[in-house]
Parts: sequence; C-alpha cells; structure tokens
Amino acid sequence: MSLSHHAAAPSGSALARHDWTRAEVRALFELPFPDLMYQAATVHRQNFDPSEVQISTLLSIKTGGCPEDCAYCPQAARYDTGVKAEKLMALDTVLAEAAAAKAGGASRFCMGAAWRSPKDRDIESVCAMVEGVKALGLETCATLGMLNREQAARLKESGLDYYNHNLDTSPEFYGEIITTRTYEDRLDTLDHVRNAGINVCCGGIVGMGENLADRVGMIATLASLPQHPESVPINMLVQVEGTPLAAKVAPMDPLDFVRTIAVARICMPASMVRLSAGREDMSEETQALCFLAGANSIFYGPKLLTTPNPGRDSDMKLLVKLGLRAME
Ligand code: SAM
Ligand code: DTB
Ligand code: SF4
Repeated sequence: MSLSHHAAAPSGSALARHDWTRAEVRALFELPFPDLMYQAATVHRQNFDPSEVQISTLLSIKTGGCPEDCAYCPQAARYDTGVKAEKLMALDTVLAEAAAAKAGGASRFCMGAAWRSPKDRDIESVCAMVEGVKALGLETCATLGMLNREQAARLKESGLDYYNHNLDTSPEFYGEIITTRTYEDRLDTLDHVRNAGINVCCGGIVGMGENLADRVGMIATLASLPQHPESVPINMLVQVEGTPLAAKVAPMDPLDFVRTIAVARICMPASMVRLSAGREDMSEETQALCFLAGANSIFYGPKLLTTPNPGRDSDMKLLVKLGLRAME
C-alpha cells in the first residue's frame, strides 16, 4: 500500500477497529453531546492536524436521465425535478473546469455521472478525463455507479485515485430509498474498487426519514468494512422538489447531523470525514461544530452536482474565521 497519502496508511492498521458492534455505535450516539464532541475531537487530534481541511470540487460530467429510482435524487429520470438529461461532457470542458477548481484552491477533483453503471466506452472517455485532470496536478475521484472488476482495473490503470460509491443508509432502511439496485450490489462494487487498488470514498445520507437505529446501522456497516474507506462523505439530504423524499420528510435537526459526523470520526479514526451535501442550508455555527466533531473535508465551489453549495468567497471567509486552512 502506498504511504504517500495521509489517510491511506493507518486506516488498515491495528489502530483502526473493524469490529464495532451496533450497541457500541448506538452508545456513542446516545452520549451527552459534550462527551461525544470531546471524544470525537480527541480522536481527530490523534490522527490529524485539526486545523487542516481537505478541499474537493465536484463536477457533474453526465447530468440527469438516470434510470435508477433513488428517492433522494434530482437526477432520476422518473421524477419531475427540472433537471434536464445531458450527454457526457466533452474532455476539454472537463479539463477547463478542473483547471478552474485548481486555481480556486481544490486539491481533489471529483467527476460524477448519473449512470446506473457505465458502459465500457464510457469508461474509456472517463479514463481520458482522469489522465487529463491528473496532469493538472489534482487528485482524481469519480462516481459513475456500479462497476465490474474489469472497469475498476481500467480506471486504476488511468491513474484514478478515488472512487465514490455510497452505501447511503443502513441495510434495513435501504429498501425504502432504492429498489433498482441492492445493498449487496453496492458492496460488490466497493470490493472491485478496493481490489483494483483505488482508494475508496464511501458514506451516506442522513435526514431521509431514517431513525437512530438506521444511522447506527450505516456507520456500523461502514466501520465494519474489511478496510475503512479512506474518505467518508456524510451528506445531509438536499430536499429537491419533485423527488419522493422532499414531499415526505421533515428537515433534520442540525445537532443530530453533528452527532453523525462525530460518531463517524470515532469509528473511522484515520479516514477523512467529509461534511458533504447540505452545507448551503447549514449555519456557520453548525458547520463549525462539524469541524469540531472531526469533519476534515468539504466540497468547495458554488455547485455540488446539480444543487447549490456555498460560494467560494463565503467558504473562504468561514475557513479564515475558524482558523482552518486547506490541506495540501
Ligand atoms: N449515479 C452514481 C451513483 O449513484 O452511484 C453517482 C452519482 S450519485 C448522485 C452520488 C451520491 O450523491 C449518491 O450516492 C448520494 O449519496 C448523493 N446524493 C444524491 N442526491 C443527493 C441529495 N439530494 N442529497 C444528498 N446527497 C445526495
Ligand atoms: C457524495 O457523497 N456527495 C456528492 C458526491 N458524493 C458525488 C454528491 C452530492 C449530490 C447532492 C445533490 C446534487 O447536487 O445533485
Ligand atoms: Fe442515478 Fe446516482 Fe441519482 Fe441514483 S443517485 S438516481 S444512481 S444519479
């Protein structure tokens, strides 16, 4: 395993536990808030410089028209969300966006496609993008849906550093959110990515109407993977009109979101925990608590895939205000 990446080395080592029981994870969620924050901040400091935040920028390289039924997603063709289906973006457009992301201060560029799974010719196009983005001096990440073994190997060959594929929620709640692919399918893709030697980025979404047991189940499943994901995105549901969930669930209590970040940090001590979607609707105070709870990565730039994210200026001001700096 390469030791060059800050988080990659310790996540597979004896320091990180892979046998978290649900009872233990639940007990963390149920700690008094100050105790939970203290433990999470302590674990964060044992593994990272708490004043550093890794900065990733997202680009939707293939938007909308997706055949899947993920109840949260504005890009599913079956929901009327106003997102138009587009073709795969041209290589030079992607490279221009990547150069702008680098100039803006990002160290990682993440390319997302609204596919159930890529076709082999799509993989070739994405590999060319990966090569080009890497040549700009950025780390590369892609999220393209389910992969088979050969596709993962081909992406690795092109130099892909990370693959994002989320478990999204607990195995029990999963069927309420997605019916067009199984939890097992997701675990298989994660296996292919891991076996190809690509770093794994895997997390989930909270605020989808799940209960505490589901948040526990999601974190326990992530923390029981044979090797912890190097990157763990924790998304707060972005409610998009037209998606089934937007009509159904009440917004989540921000302090419960902070708790989820803290528990992820404690259970996966050496992973980068990303405060992901949902920041546009979050106060500065909530975000500050997330950093205190051990979040050490964000998406930076005014757009996630299809929904808004805070602007670069306001984010830079927030980082400066909190005395945080971008990780190299
Ligand atoms: N189509 C691919 C897939 O599903 O694997 C890749 C792109 S998909 C948009 C990547 C992830 O974005 C999803 O797994 C989900 O966790 C997250 N996501 C999508 N819509 C979201 C929303 N409205 N709020 C929060 N997270 C969302
Ligand atoms: C992840 O966990 N969150 C990002 C990234 N992986 C690809 C996506 C968030 C998408 C939010 C809804 C949208 O902008 O379409
Ligand atoms: Fe498609 Fe991914 Fe959205 Fe699900 S999350 S509908 S697979 S783009």
